[in-house]
Amino acid sequence: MNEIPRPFSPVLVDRLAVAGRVAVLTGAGISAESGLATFRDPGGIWEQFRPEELANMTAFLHNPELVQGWYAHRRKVAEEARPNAGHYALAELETMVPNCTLITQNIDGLYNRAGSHHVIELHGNIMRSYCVVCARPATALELATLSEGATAMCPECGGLIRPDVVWFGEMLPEVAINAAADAAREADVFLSIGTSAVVYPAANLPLEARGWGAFVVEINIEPSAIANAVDEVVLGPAGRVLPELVAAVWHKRTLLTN
Ligand code: BJW
Repeated sequence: MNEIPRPFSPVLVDRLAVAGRVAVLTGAGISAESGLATFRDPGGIWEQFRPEELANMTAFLHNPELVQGWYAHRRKVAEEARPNAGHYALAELETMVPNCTLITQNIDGLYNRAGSHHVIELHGNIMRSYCVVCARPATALELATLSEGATAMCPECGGLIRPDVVWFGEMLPEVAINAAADAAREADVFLSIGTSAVVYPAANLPLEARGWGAFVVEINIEPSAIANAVDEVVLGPAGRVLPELVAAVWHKRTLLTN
């Protein structure tokens, strides 16, 4: 049975319909409906493993097999996953807004597969790996070895192979965080979607955007850590809210241009 589309606030639809620049920050919640576990929700990744046990260099050097195995498992899940309606709606939004930048904390690459082009990956991408000693990128064959549970070592120098993701205590890629800060500063509207907004510096971006004058909207199944500091909170699953919101904006843009 089709559900009745939610009514959005006129100000949200109007702001998006006339926006020249939109920045979107996404977190694990948008991929939840593609079957990828989130980090901090009940049943999320961190419920089985605490972040400090796995997502940092010390843990990796202490137990590389465990960390490599965890990422090999998640890589397989991400490879088998399909973009959901939320990812596709963001790709459609990109075609409607003159300048739309998608900033993601996710490492699953589902945006590109849904058709988005302007994607900034703040925390890397799980499909890439490299040697911690000589920085040589790992080949697909070496990554397949990772999936089999053996400790993956660099064939050139014998160094450990790690995923090309950003762990706690590591700097974000400079080009990516600078581009994200630029997009936040210039945005007319900033959407923060499916993130608990507790991990920095990503969690600062919506607040920075608001400080620069953007209309900031959170879309989440529950209020995040920054919900009180944004202009509007839309509660609901991203895979349902985003297609409805983009359709409402498309309709409004059509009215304005005819
Ligand atoms: C739905 C939904 C549906 C569910 N629809 N919604 C300033 C203050 C305090 C601390 C720091 C600070 N600056 C830096 C730090 C330290 C640290 C940090 O932030 N710590 C905090 C935990 C306190 N940050 C760092 O270390 C960062 N580096 C850095 O800042 O470098 C400079 C520096 C270095 C050294 C010292 C000091 C400064 C690096 C952070 C790297 C984060 N890496 C991870 C792992 C990536 C690889 C991997 O995937 O394994 O990134 S941790 C993990 O958290 C992952 C995520 O990208 C990130 C954010 O999580 P996210 O996406 O928000 O997921 P959840 O699960 O938390 O939330 C899901 C949300 O979805 C929930 O709200 C649900 O309700 C919602 N939801 N279903 C819509 N269907």
